[in-house]
Amino acid sequence: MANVVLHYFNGRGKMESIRWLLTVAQVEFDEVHLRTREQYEKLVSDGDLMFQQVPMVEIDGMKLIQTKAILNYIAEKYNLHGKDLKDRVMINMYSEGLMDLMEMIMMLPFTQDRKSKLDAIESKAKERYLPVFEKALTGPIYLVGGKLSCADVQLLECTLMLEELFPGILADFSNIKSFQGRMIQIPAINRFLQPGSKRRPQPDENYVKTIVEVFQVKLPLP
Ligand code: GSN
Repeated sequence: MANVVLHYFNGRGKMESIRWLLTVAQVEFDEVHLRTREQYEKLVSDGDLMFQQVPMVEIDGMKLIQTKAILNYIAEKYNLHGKDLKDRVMINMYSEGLMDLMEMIMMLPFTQDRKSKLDAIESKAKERYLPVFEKALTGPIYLVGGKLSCADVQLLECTLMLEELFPGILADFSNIKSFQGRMIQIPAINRFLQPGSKRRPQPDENYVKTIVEVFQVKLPLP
């Protein structure tokens, strides 16, 4: 096993941004996929999940939980969190916005009225979120401080997710499109985007079924 071990489902969910960031930081990681209720209960009874939730990441002798805390730890450790406090708060603002948008997409397979939810996500993306990033990338090649940060990595992840659902959504966002073009030239990212990498596919029925079984929840979620 690598020194970094991810505990999550064999799917994107909240872990996918962590996979992306570790990839860009060029950190090798292994994964233990949660497939059964028993596995989850064992993690809980062993005291490995502070709030009985995943994602959980073993790193540097710790068992970290809470997605944002994990992302911030990796970003700080691998110099992907700006050069000072002011960079950092901007990075966090962009990052939180992107997480809000990705969360809406993440919830799609678990809720009702997919079509109306998709429409709402598309208009929010076009009217609220993408214009912010389009403007920020007028001139600069990275979002903050002229330097690659975790916000850039999340912007790439999020815009690729959007394009999967709404092909052509970036037609009016040429700066973001150019940004994507530059980002995918980064060798680690390029490898991550190839088939067979640790990037997970879009959620399918199996992924949804596993989550329902492990957490014993009823669909649709409210
Ligand atoms: O961002 C975070 O890591 C936490 N604020 C939330 C983590 C979370 O909600 N985890 C879910 C599974 S992943 N999907 O959303 C979870 O472990 N749910 C089980 C439960 O009993 O809450």
